[in-house]
Amino acid sequence: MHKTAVENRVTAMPITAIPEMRCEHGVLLSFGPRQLPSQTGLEHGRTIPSADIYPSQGGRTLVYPWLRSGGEAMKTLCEPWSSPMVAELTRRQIAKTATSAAVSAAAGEAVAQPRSKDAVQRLGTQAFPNGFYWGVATSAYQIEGAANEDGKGKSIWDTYAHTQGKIKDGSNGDIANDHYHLYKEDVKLMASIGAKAYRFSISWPRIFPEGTGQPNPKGLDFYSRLIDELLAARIAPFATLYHWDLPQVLQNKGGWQSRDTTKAFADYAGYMAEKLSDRVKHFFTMNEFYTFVDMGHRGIESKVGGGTVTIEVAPGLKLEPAALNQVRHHSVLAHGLSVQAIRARGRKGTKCGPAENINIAVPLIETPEHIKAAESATRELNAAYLTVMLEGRYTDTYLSAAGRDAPKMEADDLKIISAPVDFVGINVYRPTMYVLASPVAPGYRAVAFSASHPKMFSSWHVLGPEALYWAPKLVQSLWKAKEIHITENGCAADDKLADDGNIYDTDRVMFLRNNLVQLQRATAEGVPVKGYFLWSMMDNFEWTAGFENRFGIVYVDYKTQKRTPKISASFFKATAAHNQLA
Ligand code: PNW
Repeated sequence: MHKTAVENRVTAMPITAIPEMRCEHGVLLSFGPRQLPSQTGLEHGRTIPSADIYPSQGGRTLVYPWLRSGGEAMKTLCEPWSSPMVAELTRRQIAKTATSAAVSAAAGEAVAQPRSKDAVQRLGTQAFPNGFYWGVATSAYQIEGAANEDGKGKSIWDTYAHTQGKIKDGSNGDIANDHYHLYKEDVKLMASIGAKAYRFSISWPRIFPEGTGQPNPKGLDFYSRLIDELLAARIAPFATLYHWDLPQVLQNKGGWQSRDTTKAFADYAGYMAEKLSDRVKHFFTMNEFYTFVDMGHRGIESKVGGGTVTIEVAPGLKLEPAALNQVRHHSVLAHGLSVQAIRARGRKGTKCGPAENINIAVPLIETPEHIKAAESATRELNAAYLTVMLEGRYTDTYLSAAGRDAPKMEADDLKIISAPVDFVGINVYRPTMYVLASPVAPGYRAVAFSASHPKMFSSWHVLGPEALYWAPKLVQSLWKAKEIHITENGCAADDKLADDGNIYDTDRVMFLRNNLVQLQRATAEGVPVKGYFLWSMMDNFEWTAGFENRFGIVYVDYKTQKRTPKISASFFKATAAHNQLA
């Protein structure tokens, strides 16, 4: 009688015996928390579908332990990770689970997703999907300088940074990295560190010094030249239309508190799409709604390692809840209107979407009930931004918590806000919180970071690499996103030049490696992440932290404008070149 794949697997090999098995040829596989650098394996020549997957504990699914190495013959395998829980499962249990729920239960019903063949074949390797965009990111105010050149208007960041006491080291972005003049060298540098894509932002007041009305041709020309330079270096340009530098003139008229600003933004977005979409195929509408709205119009407090950190950005307002909710509403409305404008005025095939620093609830324990709790928490934490953009309605919890302070809307607002996007961009630095399931409504509870929970150099930067798995994973499970980009990920470090002239930023390499392991885990499970943009391509003006907080993989000496790639740039380059962790 013809045996099923599952029977084959089970009779061929008791689970507990896997680590001892050997085979003569085939591909090396590795996955799970450890990798076994030897080619172990077993009998070959069997036909077993590579999609045979069954659950383990911990919310993960394993392809276990077979992999089809091509054609009809199954050649190999080694699966070094036999967790005690898996080993305890009886063969009958395994067979039963595998036949009944090959692809589902492990990650919890909440997040079970079908996987592509490509994803299944990458499970157990460290490879990223073919054609993955390995990118680096920056933003206009943080690097360009030339604050008053070629007709640029003032932005709220020019004003804010020049306000006494706002920036930690008393600096501002007037000159910053002088990228406005050094962009050609910077593009060469990007090419030399192996970047395949570059996410930069366009300064709205460089294009429209008055926020609306007459465009400034010299402003447009700068970005046009930058894009040509990128394309010549075979680097794909990804443009962000708003990275917080609102024209000051518009702030004077109420800024994001005014509905008129949403229209002005859409006009500017449409203009950029019209002028640049012959060469720019990907536009991000706005960067970090949560940051520029909540941190800019109220200020937020973040709990880190036993303490509390307050974070504020321009324009540094302290609004009451009703006014804050209105600004939130205007920000997503501006996004939706800009999506419509890009569709109307950009070339066919121009793609766009937001770049949000998604608030991410990470399940402290990866079992189905806690994963489900994390999913619900993530949906609520993002109610004012990604959730309304991708669902077309505010959650009941958000509206009832806001009560009389809920945003005032016009008839079509929700439809505009949820204009279909081509991708979801997410900036991921840290878990917002860890959560556990709770028997009490809303079904989850936050677990505070312990006092000794490790952090990176920035005051707010709690370490939690698994956020880079759960953020895209939950974006997929909650909103069925077809394309996801990690629009920012990285960390600041206390970088110092060593005697040999190099910068050995071991903490950054550690951070990136651990984050990318988690991202790869997501892609291997079929989460459609298409690109990763490391923040940042080079050290730059880190907002209220000034120049002391270095986020780059390239070191910048601000006195001489000399750029020196750090050891993390070598790590990035090797990883991008091999399309797998280096
Ligand atoms: C982002 N937090 O900001 C911005 O998009 C970048 O411009 C910035 O330089 C980069 O991340 C590093 O800070 C953030 O408190 C600001 O979690 C605050 C937080 C995260 C990101």
